Amino acid sequence: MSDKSVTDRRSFLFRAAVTAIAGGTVAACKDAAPKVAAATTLPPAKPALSAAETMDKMHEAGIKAFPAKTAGKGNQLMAPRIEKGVKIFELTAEKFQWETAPGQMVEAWAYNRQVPGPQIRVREGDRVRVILHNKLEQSTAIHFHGLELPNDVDGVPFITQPPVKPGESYTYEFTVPEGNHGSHMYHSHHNAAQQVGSGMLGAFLVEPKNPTEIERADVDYTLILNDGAHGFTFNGKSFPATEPLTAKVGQRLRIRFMNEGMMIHPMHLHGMHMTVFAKDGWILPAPWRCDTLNVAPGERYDVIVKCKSPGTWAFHCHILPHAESEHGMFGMVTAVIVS
Ligand SMILES: [Cu+2]
Repeated sequence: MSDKSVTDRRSFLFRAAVTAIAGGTVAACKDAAPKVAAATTLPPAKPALSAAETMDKMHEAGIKAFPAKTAGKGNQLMAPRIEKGVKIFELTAEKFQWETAPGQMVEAWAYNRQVPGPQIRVREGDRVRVILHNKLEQSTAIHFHGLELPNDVDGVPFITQPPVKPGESYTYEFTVPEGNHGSHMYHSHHNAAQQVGSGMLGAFLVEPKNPTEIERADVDYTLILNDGAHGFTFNGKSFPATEPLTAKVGQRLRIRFMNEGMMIHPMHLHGMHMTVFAKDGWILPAPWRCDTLNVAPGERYDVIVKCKSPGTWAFHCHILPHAESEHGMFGMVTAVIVS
């Protein structure tokens, strides 16, 4: 379902609700006019909700449902199979149904029945083998976004490899270069607007051999943004089914932002600032602070939040039509909960 059709349906439901309520008010007035004794058998008329109250109730219902349960969870850490020191990850691309918000089913094209695909986590210098199995009806290929690899494993059909046709498998093997640690991604590089927009993406995290002090974190959270066929999502889910980020007072929360979508998303955290210390995996010469961080397609940012203030802090994309409508919050909204 397109975002527009979701918006149109919501607008329709809202107008229908307002019309029904207004209609009820008119009917109640008419009934009240004649003095009829039979009225004693009717229950007392409930006071009609105003349009403002109707809207508030919809907003409240969304917040009360958060975090709403849905089937499926993406970005699950994948344990590699290890053969002769090589870390082996198998990814199967296929179509399946995915629940982005309660009752909201979409068609996913993704890896290992997860949106985002499983999280690959290795160390710099590791030898890695990724075996792709294509169960889709289209060809595909995987690009390792942010990794500086030999040309023949760059994953771009007709430039560095043949397309991986339906029913075929393909093996990528490489050594993660020294110094190329940080928050990277893997995704399809074939008919990508459709394939990545439908879920063919995941996090590829490279741990440094010698972490710097600024990276020290008590909570490490990867937040992948997308805005394709599944609407506006964080890690494959829309509010109120997005996952809250939780930390205790005094803890350091690391957030790894990754934009796999086709639009920019200025991510805004209430109550506490973010210290940006890496861009596209590279440690910045000087960290900087902000409360709104614009993440463009393909970009990654790593930030630290020093969780000093207890409370539930709204955390959302600040392009407001990506986060809220007259029916309440949806899409790119979650919360940082500090307790
Ligand atoms: Cu946005």
